[in-house]
Amino acid sequence: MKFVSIIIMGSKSDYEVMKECANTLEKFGVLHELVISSAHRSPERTHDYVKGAEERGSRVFICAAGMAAHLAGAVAALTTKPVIGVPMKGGAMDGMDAMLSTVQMPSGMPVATVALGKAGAVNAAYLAMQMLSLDDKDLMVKLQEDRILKSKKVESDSADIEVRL
Ligand code: RP5
Repeated sequence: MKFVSIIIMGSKSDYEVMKECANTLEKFGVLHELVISSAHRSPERTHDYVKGAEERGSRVFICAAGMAAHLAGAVAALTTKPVIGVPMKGGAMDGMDAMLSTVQMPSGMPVATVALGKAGAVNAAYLAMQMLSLDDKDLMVKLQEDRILKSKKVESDSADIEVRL
């Protein structure tokens, strides 16, 4: 069974944002798992989950963490599957710390880091699906249709308020 693993750091406080990621995968009918696990608070649970998920068929890992955000990097150390990192807002630096922690990986250990907050959560789902679509024609067609809908929405939104001379 192919699926996407979403790991949320050891706090339910990330869920409000990350459910947007899960909802986006669901909208496209992409199977996923969603768990809370922490690089710092539950390192063994994180290790065991990643190893188990790989064996069960997870193709991509999406990791969300705030503050000293090491989760995505810790997961990247455990797997050669693609890892997408979603930095969470909050804390004294409102996410700048999490963004730098997630993006600044040493060479050879990539984490594909997306934007802070809700846009990042949604884009993590899209990026994971774009990876899966490389060998899933149906998913690729759905993503192409989604782009067309987005483009049409720009036109209809503009038509509602547009002023031209
Ligand atoms: C990280 O610190 C979590 O990923 C969360 O974004 C942040 C705050 O966690 P809590 O203090 O709300 O548990 O561990």
